[in-house]
Amino acid sequence: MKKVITYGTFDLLHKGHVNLLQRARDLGDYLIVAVSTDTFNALKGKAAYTPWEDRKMILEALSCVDEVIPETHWEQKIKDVKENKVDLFVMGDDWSGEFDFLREYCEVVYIPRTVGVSTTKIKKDLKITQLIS
Ligand code: C2G
Repeated sequence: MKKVITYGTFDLLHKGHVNLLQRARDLGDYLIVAVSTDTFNALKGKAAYTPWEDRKMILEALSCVDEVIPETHWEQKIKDVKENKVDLFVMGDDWSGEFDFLREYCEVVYIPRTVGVSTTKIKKDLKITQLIS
């Protein structure tokens, strides 16, 4: 069984996230998603609208996601890959090159981001809509 892992906040889940998750799952047989906790998000300078428990539950409902684990710090990836016997690490290509150190432990693949959609854009667009409505 080829195990795949990916990491992210996955706030306000949108098609860019789902494209990434589906394509990551299609590269193996089992997909683990490490979802940034609310505390770690603060470290990343991000404030998720949806609490971690809800982001976890939403992702677990996706047929392409087999397991959700917490991402609590930057340095957990090697341990996660080893402990979960991961064969493939996948991230969107906005992270291209950032995690090449994992090539010592597993395959590393960066997938093209879905253009035109992001959680930041959703939040911005909603704010503008509120202002003019
Ligand atoms: N993504 C994508 N297309 C988009 C938006 C996001 O392919 N339009 C991908 C990102 O490249 C990433 C994943 O979806 O691989 C999750 O994106 P975020 O929730 O923004 O996660 P991020 O803040 O990049 O956190 O340790 C790694 C970090 O936790 C990654």
